[in-house]
Amino acid sequence: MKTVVCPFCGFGCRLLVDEKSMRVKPYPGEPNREKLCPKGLYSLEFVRSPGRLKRPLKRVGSAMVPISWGVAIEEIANRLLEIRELYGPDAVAFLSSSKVSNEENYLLQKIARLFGTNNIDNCARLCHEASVHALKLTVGTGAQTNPYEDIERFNAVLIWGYNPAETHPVVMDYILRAKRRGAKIIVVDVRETRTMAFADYKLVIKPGTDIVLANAIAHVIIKEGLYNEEFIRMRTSGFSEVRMGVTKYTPEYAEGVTGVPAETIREVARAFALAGSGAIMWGMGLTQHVSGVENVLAVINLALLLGYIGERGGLYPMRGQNNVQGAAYMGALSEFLPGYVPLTDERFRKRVADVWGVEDIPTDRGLYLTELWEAIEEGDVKALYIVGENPAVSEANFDHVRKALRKLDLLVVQDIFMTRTARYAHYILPASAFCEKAGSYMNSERRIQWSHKVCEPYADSRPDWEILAMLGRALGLPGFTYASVEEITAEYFRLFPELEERDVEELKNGDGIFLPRKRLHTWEFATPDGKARFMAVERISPWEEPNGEFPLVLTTVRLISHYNTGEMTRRSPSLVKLMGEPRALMSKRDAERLGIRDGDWVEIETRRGRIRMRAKVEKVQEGLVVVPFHFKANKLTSPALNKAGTPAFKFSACRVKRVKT
Ligand SMILES: Nc1nc2c(c(=O)[nH]1)N[C@H]1C(S)=C(S)[C@@H](COP(=O)(O)OP(=O)(O)OC[C@H]3O[C@@H](n4cnc5c(=O)[nH]c(N)nc54)[C@H](O)[C@@H]3O)O[C@H]1N2
Ligand SMILES: Nc1nc2c(c(=O)[nH]1)N[C@H]1C(S)=C(S)[C@@H](COP(=O)(O)OP(=O)(O)OC[C@H]3O[C@@H](n4cnc5c(=O)[nH]c(N)nc54)[C@H](O)[C@@H]3O)O[C@H]1N2
Ligand code: SF4
Ligand SMILES: [Mo]
Repeated sequence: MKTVVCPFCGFGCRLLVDEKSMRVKPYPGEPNREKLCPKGLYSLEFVRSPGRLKRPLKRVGSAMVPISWGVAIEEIANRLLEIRELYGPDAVAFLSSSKVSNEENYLLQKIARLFGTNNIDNCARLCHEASVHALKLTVGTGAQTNPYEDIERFNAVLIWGYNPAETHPVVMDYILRAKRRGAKIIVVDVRETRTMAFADYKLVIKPGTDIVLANAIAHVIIKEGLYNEEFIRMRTSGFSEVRMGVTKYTPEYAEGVTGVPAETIREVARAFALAGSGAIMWGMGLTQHVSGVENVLAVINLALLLGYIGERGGLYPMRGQNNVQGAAYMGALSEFLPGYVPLTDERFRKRVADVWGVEDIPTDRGLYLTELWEAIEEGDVKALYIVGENPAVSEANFDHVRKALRKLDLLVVQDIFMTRTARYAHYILPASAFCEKAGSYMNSERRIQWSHKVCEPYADSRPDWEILAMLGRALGLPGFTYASVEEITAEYFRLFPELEERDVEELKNGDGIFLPRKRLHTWEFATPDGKARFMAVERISPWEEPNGEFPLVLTTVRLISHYNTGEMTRRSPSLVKLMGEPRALMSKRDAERLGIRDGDWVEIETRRGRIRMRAKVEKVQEGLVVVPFHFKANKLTSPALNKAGTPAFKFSACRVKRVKT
């Protein structure tokens, strides 16, 4: 039996895999404690799917023809060098993958930066980048502060814009253990989610009104003297700005905006404050708005008011992909070096350059993943190298993205499947899947775990790190002579003071290593003055308000058996059986007004495009339409970005009509 990290969500369960029978059992230790959700349990199925890419392919006219690895890598490297020669290094961009290991992310960002550009990004941009920015501004470190095990010790769990019952099923176990101990569970969402079924307080708010609700809760906590005065005095700055800022956010005002009764807001504020300790967990309901960064700031203020940090609480931006935390920590982001260190931090930059055997690395921030498409349209970016991302489906307003992909002089896609994005590629490189290679991954609680190889690479596929090492050599970059994945692990260990003295072998046994440590900010915050910074925020209007023409609000959400763009889940027969047909949820009142009955086909239209699906008339609030994201939702979504570069996937103005099929 070998331990393998689950290839789906950022909770980071480990699977015990029997190498002979390839049977999967849940790992008994941390973090999943003998639990797995169906995706983890059936995760080996997609690996054996006949749809796997078998060998490198090159576009010749309209056909994709097989070529050898040697020729593919040489031709790609030569094209990249040519483009750099003609247009400079910033005409090339790299997209890394939150699906591949730390080592693989580390190598790709190293290639980008040695090649001469910070155009390196990953889907963290579409996800929790707003949380990273907000956390950096307030507590100084852009990551979850506490381990999962703390959740079950706290007396309250505030779950905001986050639906773990579908998206991180195993973390529900921790939340429910807290509840059994008497902890109060508060859930804030725009609809009654599966998670809400377990809540003591169910707050259904109007879409995009989170700042008003958070400020009103802060208002009650301050007005009723429920805040932690000592904590605020000793460990924070900026309290007076927030105190002033929230005065006008009375519960009565908030009721009018959010739809939550003023009395409920008071009750929730009291329950959360009087609990004495609490976790705040949040997801895409906060980050995927034009006000994403400010939404998160408003919620962090609540933790600071109550001193719910360290032993008494934690901030849990629950990470999406199995290695999105690792991709970010390894520096696969256009504004950060490894460890979220800003590019402008001269000392650390020199340290990295030293390990890489070069003088320096570029300091200008690269393009965000979400800014790429415009840059390609403008002719600024000519070549794109994508590892394990499917932007032709996952990016907002995807018609625009597909148009940009067609315009590239060079598109390389390194994936395990012939994805929608790969259809536009000039070269397709077949990667080996998670269980066919070894490497380390970092889950949401910042636990680095080793994933062992349990079977041989499929057909002529190769592990991503091997492909990237070949590419690095072909580009003539220094130090790409890695003979094993462990050599890359050892190299990234050297960048982090906390790992410098640790041994890679240590990672392979036991329950992993927390980077930088298990609990953050217990004594001091990672800000220049060691204090957490309150940030007063005002309500921000959505980019696109509903109007007479597009009177409804469209939000996009996740379903338990589907995963993101569906490349992996739709190739798993056991998951396909659990899926059922996707439906657009809408309220009875809206349906009646539009002459729509449950099960009718409807067309949902925004300023970007239209899609069809069957309607499900449900208990959702009037004015809201809820569509699963896994299919064609991004034909519709708003491309407006927030300060962290994340699109407003959760808020578009739309209209709906009944159609025949
Ligand atoms: N089964 C499954 N699990 C997954 C994934 C998957 O695709 N499928 N993807 C993984 C990834 S990459 C991620 S990032 C995580 C995401 O995990 P979540 O954040 O839990 O996922 P979502 O369903 O996108 O959004 C969460 C909730 O936000 C609510 N919401 C929408 N608008 C608003 C608003 O204005 N305010 C508030 N308060 N709430 C709002 C939605 O109703 C929804 O219930 O899941 C991970 N786990
Ligand atoms: N409307 C709407 N759009 C959204 C969202 C939303 O809530 N609503 N959520 C956004 C969020 S939070 C996210 S994270 C993104 C996700 O967007 P993407 O990351 O583009 O989506 P995935 O389907 O997870 O794509 C992962 C790809 O990695 C490939 N892969 C898997 N394993 C390996 C491997 O070992 N090696 C290689 N090379 N490839 C591999 C898979 O085949 C797949 O093509 O979507 C975003 N888009
Ligand atoms: S909860 Fe997440 S990590 Fe655990 S088995 Fe399910 S998808 Fe995998
Ligand atoms: Mo995500």
